[in-house]
Parts: sequence; C-alpha cells; structure tokens
Amino acid sequence: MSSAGYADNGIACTWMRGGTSKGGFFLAKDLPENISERDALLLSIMGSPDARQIDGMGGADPLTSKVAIVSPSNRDNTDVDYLFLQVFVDDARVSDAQGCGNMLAGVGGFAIENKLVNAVGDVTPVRIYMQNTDSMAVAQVNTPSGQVSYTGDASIDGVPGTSAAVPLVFKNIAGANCGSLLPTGQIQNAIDGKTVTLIDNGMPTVLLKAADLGISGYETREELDANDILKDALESIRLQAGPMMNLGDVTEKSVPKMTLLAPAKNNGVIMTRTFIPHRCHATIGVFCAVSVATACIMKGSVAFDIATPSSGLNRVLDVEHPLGKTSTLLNLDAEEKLESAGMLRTARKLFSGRVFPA
Ligand code: NQM
Repeated sequence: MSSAGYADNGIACTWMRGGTSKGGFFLAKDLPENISERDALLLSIMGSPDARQIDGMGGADPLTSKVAIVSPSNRDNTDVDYLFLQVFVDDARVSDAQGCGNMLAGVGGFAIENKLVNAVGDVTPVRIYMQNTDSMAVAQVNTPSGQVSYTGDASIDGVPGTSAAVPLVFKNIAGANCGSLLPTGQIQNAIDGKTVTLIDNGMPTVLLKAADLGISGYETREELDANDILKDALESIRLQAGPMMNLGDVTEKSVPKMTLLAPAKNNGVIMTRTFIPHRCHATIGVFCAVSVATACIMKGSVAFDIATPSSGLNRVLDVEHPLGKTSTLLNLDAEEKLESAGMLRTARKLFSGRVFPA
C-alpha cells in the first residue's frame, strides 16, 4: 500500500500495556515488508521525532514509544515470532538492537486474540521466539472459557491496580546480544577509572556502584535525569563498553543499559537505577533485571559485593528500583549453573482498532 493509502485507511493495531511499558502491537502481515517504509510509518504513528510526540500515539517517554510485531512461527516447538522495535522519541530512529521483556508480556494475549494460537484450558502457554535476541520465552496467558482475559489479582510495582498474571520463562538468554554472559571474559573491567561488570543475560548491561559515580543510588528518576555531570560520565563509559561487549559503535544504539547499584533498602537483594541509556528508567527492564540478578550471584562482580546473599537452586531475587521491586526467578542446576530465568508480569489491552499515520 502507498503511504497515502495507509494515511487514509489506517493499519490494524492493538495498544497494550506490557509490564511497565506501553506500545503498539501489530501483525507483521499488516505492515510493509520494506524496513525503511515500515520504520517511517512507525515513526509517524508514534509522532517521532518530537519530545512531546504530540502528533502521534507515543507517550513522550522511551517506555511508551515501543512496538511489538507478531507473526506465526515456522520454527519447531514455537507458536509465534516477536520482533521488538524501540521508536526513539526525539530522534527519527527505530531500533531492533534490543529485546523488551515488558512488551513481551502482551505478545501471548495478542497472538491468541488474533487467532495465531488456540486457547487451551484456563491458562494457555504461548511459545514465543524473540527475534531480536534469537532466544525463546514461554508466556502463560489467562484464558478462562477459551478467551483471553486481562483481569486478575496480580500486581507489579510501577503499575497501579491489578491484572491477570503473565508468568514468563526464558531459556538460553545468556549472551543473547553479546555472544556470552560475560562478553569480555572477565567478571570486572575498568573504564574511566571505574570498576564495572559487563554482563548480558538477555540485556547488555553495564553495572557500576552508584557510590563510585558520586551518587547514593536512592535518588528519584527526575533527580538523576537532571544530573548532566552523571549522564556525561555514564555516556563516556557506555561508548567504551559497547565495543568491549561486542556491540560495536553504540553511539546510536539503545544498548548497553547503564545500571547503578546500591545496597537494598526494602528487603530486596540490591537497589538499582538504570539509564536506558540516556534517560533513567521509571523501574527496570525485565531482561535488565535478570542480568542484574544474575550478577548478584556471581562472585567477583560489582553487584555480588553489595548484594544480599541468596541460596538454593530456585532463587527469587527482588531487584529494587525507583518504584518498588521486580522479582526475578533464577533456576540453577545441580552444579549451580544458571538453567533458566523467569519473571511475573501483567499486561492489559487498552485499545484495538486502526491507527492512522500522517
Ligand atoms: O530489559 C526498557 C522496559 C525496557 C526493556 C529498556 C525491557 C527489558 O522496561 O527486558 O523490558 O531497557 O529500554 O520495557
């Protein structure tokens, strides 16, 4: 279809909250195959580039300027393929350089509602191939009477109220973006005189002690977003960490994420403030939390030193963030090697209809 055709007829779309993020869910077949045409449409749908995204659906925040593209899968033991795209807010850029475990929480329900997957019983497992990271997740979707229902009594910090639980389990996410869990082969590195741990258990993440950057790690998101000296120091470290993590030049990329660590304050394992990478996250990303939790159990990491100790083969690690905590499940095998990770999320359908690009 021509761009005038899309502007006149619109594109089928569902807007959903997935975890602590929000964005547009599309069937791949409804979007142009050509990537530049697709990205131009998505920028227009979100209203980017514009700090307020006033002429589009985006919420003027990276966490509400997200897209999930879903298609039936040809892969063995897989129901659907999911491609995540970050639509930048004040830049005309769309990136597939990272996954998103929050938007992932909406993919299973969207797939069932669009008849890509049949509901089976009260809870339907949906096997999702995450194209961005070439890895798998299984989402358990609430389907009483064979229909998706988003209502329920589960709550997650950062989202008011309750919704149906969407438990997520991830396999083989270690090194999904960088080739290995510790892309430099070392548990600690030094950049700009600061000790860092560079880790990828689903999200490339640079871990630093908040105190090493001259902050407490308990500041609000707004305080940190206003701290230009801190942001410049983090960006200098990030640009050097990118090639060390096999990500190449990351100047224009949304990875690696920068997570500042401090001792837990609310009975969790550790406190975090995460830049994604230029604005402070309101909470913490799903795979970022999994990467932080993983570092917490790895001796020698900058997280291990300040984390509350944990034990057992199935560990729930509460990663604290500005609005509460995110419970991460780490399953270890008998040799205490990480086998799988999981997290409880919720999702909610907000709108379904046609969206009109300019
Ligand atoms: O880490 C934001 C989010 C994310 C990503 C970001 C995410 C993840 O909270 O898996 O979910 O880090 O850009 O939605």
